Amino acid sequence: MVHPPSESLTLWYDEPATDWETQALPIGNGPLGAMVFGGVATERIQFNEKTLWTGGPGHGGYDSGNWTSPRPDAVAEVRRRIDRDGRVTPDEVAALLGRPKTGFGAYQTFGDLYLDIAGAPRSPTGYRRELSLGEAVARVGYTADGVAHTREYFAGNPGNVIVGRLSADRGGGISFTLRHTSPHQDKTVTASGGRLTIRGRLPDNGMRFEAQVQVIAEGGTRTDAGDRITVTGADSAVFVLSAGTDYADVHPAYRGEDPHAKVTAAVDAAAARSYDELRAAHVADYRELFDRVRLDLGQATPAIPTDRLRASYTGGSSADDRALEALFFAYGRYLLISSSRENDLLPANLQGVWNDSTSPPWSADYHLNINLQMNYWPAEQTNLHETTRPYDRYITALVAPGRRTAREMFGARGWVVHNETNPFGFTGVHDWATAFWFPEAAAWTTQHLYDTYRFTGDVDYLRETAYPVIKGAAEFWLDLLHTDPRDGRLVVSPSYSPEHGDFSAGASMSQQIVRELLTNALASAKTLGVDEGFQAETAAALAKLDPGIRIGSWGQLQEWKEDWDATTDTHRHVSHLYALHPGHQVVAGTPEARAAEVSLTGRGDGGTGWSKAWKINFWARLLDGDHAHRMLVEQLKTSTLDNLWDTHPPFQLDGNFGATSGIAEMLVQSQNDVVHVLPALPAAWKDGSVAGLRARGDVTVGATWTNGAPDTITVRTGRTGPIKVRSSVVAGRHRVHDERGHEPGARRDGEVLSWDARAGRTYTIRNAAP
Ligand code: FUC
Repeated sequence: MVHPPSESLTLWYDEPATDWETQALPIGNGPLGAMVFGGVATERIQFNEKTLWTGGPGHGGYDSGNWTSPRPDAVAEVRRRIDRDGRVTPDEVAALLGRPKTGFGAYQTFGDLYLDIAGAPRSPTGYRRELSLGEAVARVGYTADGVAHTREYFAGNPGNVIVGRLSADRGGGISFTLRHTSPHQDKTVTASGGRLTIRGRLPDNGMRFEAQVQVIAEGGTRTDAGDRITVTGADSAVFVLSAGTDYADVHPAYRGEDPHAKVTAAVDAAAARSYDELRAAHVADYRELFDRVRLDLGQATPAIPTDRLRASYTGGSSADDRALEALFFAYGRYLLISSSRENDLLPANLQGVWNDSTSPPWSADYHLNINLQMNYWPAEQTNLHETTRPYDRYITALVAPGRRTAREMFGARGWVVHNETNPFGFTGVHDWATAFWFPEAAAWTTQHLYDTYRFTGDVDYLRETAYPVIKGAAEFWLDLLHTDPRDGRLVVSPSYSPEHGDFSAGASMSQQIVRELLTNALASAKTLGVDEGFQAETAAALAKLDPGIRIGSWGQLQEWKEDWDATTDTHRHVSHLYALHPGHQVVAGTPEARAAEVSLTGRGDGGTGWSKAWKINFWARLLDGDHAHRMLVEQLKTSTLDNLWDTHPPFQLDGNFGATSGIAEMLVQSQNDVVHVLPALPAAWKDGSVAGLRARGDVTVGATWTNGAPDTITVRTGRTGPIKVRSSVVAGRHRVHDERGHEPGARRDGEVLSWDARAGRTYTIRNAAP
């Protein structure tokens, strides 16, 4: 059976989940997340609150990764050795500049809710467990003894609650006991008035946490029994859960109010509303974001469970394959909406908001040598601006601790953060040699802030939010840049291409990031008409800065200033291609882009989940849709789990977001002031359409295509001013008009059409070839 595209956006399975990582289904509202298993006799709902972290100020000896005593000459000493010897091993540098990690902490599971179902059937029929991306609702259904049982779960951002409902089509059929378990020992669990209250402190740092679950039964009886609540013979039952901690994103204490009042108020308010009201409010809130984008790749969803759809995926030409790709794209947007919302204190971490452990991989932290940034690549492009709010908030909160680190470790102005960080302003270093040093991270994190300005054109945002953070990151580098004795250019030193090779001076990524930062800082100051002295200082540095883009002996883009690249190197980080993506200094069709292609071909199509996702974006930027698609195929076949989570391995959500961005990059690009529509359409996507993608300049883009060629392109311009649109359709016979049929007087230059757009108009470019 073929479903229309919106209904086909459902993940479904014909068995309960037994494994958290690969099978359970995620719901989330930003601050809260849960994983639904759908067991028949026992339902397990593992849940999270995003701020529940060990480590930080309450942990004895926590010092944000800053050196505990001054090392006034340490950075200069490494720099001198690099000037003298050209390269220094990571181990040697870590011995000089690193320090053991203390109190970094880790993201914590909050625990589990279990529903023990009384009289559960041994062999139910018609079992189905699903996650509707159209509504952000998870469902479990089965039939037993002629009675159809249905459970629904969602995490509503309005009201900050997770809600579940159990129902049956015969009265009195709902009986269960709800209980909580968690690995956190220092807590109390009490039941009263149908409400389970879980309250405690993390022994590690004293962080207070609280969750409340209100059970509301329709018909039957409800009993509080110590630490659990039992419902017997109800027609249906609803539970609402909210949770919180006393975390605050304010340096240096990172503690705020006891969560009790907020959690109580959230659960009280939700419990006073009907299930249908709560559900309707949630679906409306979610759809306001999710429905902005539609993608049709010619998919037809077969009537097979999603794990089978994935297992049978070949990346070939079948409509089933297109169904998985379209679902995966939608899922990336779903996951971002579900793990990053306006009212969040923290952005999506390595696992979004989902974690079942007290010691998750890499602490489920914020890695800044690509991972956090990748999480937010799809945000503006796929029309989810609101999801960037916690990212901005988090980066802004790093400035205060980052200033201290800049001053104490480097004697520099501005702010800095290194390779990975936590919710408690860990802006210093640790001593894992291949991942402890990356002061460029601060600069890279500001790319998103400037890009948000470019997408929205919001000058108030630039003035109030982005510029102060960008300027501080730039000041750090203005103080730190070093004159390279080899050629007198300004370079980063010590410089380390993430997790690869030796320390040296002026590795390509370092230079590309700093160049982009200084360029954005200067452009921002000019736009705002502020800080003339800073403008002059930045312009002078830019004029002397090594741009970090060099073509090497085998035609490759060099990863380092010296030509050290090996043709056989397949390292997962492709850092020297930063200027191709997410930067935009290397432009398709130039010799540098051809060199990037040589490097990328050398690295091959393998890698961890996020690495493959990055390569989709690279190939899209090289305008090679078929190779971009080949990387998507690789990712879906070898780095995607049954619940369609990306796996590094293990599970790591950045790859989902990176792939979603990559698909968007195949459809619309706008990094160089031209809205390029369908820049990298693969042959496999023969016919299709997309609507609602965003381009820089406050533009919303749609397109339809047949046989790989565009039929229509629509651009809705949010602002009045000049616009440039590039498409192959422009090179041939075409018509362009606004919604009232008026032609805007466009000028054509090859594939590029330019005109003066008016705010609020929708312009259509139509293929008029005979
Ligand atoms: C980066 C990567 C690793 C891993 C970690 C969380 O440092 O190099 O592969 O993804 O982040």
